[in-house]
Amino acid sequence: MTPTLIDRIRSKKAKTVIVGLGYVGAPLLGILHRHGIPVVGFDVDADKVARYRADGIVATDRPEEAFPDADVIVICVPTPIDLGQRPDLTFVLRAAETVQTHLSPDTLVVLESTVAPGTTEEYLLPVLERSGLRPGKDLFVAHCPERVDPGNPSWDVHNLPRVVGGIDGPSLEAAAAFYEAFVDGEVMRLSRVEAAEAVKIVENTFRDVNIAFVNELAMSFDKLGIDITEVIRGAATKPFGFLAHWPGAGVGGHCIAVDPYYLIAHADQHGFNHRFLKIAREVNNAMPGYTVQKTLVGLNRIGRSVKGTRVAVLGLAYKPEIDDSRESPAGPILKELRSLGAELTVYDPFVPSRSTAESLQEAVQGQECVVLVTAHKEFLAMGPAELQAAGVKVLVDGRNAFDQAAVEAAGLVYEGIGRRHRGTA
Ligand code: SAJ
Repeated sequence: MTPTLIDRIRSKKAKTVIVGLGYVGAPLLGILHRHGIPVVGFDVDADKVARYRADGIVATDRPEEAFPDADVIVICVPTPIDLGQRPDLTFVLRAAETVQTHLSPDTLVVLESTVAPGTTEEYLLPVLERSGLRPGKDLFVAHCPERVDPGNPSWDVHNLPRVVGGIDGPSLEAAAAFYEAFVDGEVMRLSRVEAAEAVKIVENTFRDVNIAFVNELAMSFDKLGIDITEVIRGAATKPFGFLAHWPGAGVGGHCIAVDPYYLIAHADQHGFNHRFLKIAREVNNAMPGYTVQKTLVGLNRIGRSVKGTRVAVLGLAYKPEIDDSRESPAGPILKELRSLGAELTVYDPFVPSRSTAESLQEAVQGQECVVLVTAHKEFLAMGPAELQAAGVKVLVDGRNAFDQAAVEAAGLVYEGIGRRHRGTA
């Protein structure tokens, strides 16, 4: 590498292009801008680009405006799974194709999107090499997994520690210098690019299996008449060797519910069967059905079936206080309740376009059953007396967010996820 690229990076003069202005690319664009690093945002969504430009941010959907003489290009596009839970690299490969047609010598390309180990070298690099540039000579490629946690007030792109892996030494050094220019946290250099890809997958798969662990315990403790939430709180008093996770209606989102499949598929292609990871996914994917089962049990306790019963489902987003409903358990729960003949009302203040009620009060009024799927603060602020006054008779608490004793004292039937105790009818 000519000394100029890494010098330009270190002196914050490297012209940087962020490809993909979503929940990962947008914060990155912002922090580089705040550090005075010359940065351009590129996205194929013209409306999104227009919104950024209206806010005075340099963004474009025209490659010829973004890429010429770029020093650093960071790819932050989605890596979803398809309906068969297979990894979908379409966005990454499309972005790589666009990038390679405008690549100039001495450029660093960093992939931040979450991918299976080996993807950068097996899929991204061959596309970039069509530019005629040569890895390690005038083309430098690295992976630095994104760790953006939407809505987290404590950790964001300026202070989150990062790990970096390069296809070779110069790529690693250039990428590490890029992140060290604006990250307050540690930037850990790893030996190979696959190690950096594996870190992110392992982080999120760790979370998925731990959630599956408590979800299976919840189903077991329902039989045993033990309240799992009390037991987890008890176990969490141990100051070491235990990390609390919580059972619920299911695991949604574009990270935890998706990333394990990238490793499962990749390992399968290389002759290893991740039985444990697959079982954890099966357990978590069974939780929406378990929540519907608890709805049937709750209605049965008041002598009702689901068919013809007014049921309000609260929450479409995959987690509280956000509007993202990707992979949300609300989908399968609504589908199954609809197939059982429930008269459904749906409400999520963060997803008005798919809500059938315009307020929480309207959503619960006259409903015989309420199913909580997302623990939005607005829902938790609703007291049991308010539910009772609205005519609600059964509360299915898909996030164990309500005080069971208070709900039962208000005369409602309560069904949680793993909260049945010997006194439950
Ligand atoms: N969930 C449970 N039980 C739990 C925790 C989560 O059922 O104990 C469910 C949530 O309801 C949600 C899903 O799992 O449907 C995912 O929740 P999440 O809190 O993991 O939220 P995400 O998907 O936004 O995860 C992000 C991840 N960040 C990145 O990938 C960069 C993840 O690595 C973080 O651990 C997580 O935020 C976090 O800690 O908040």
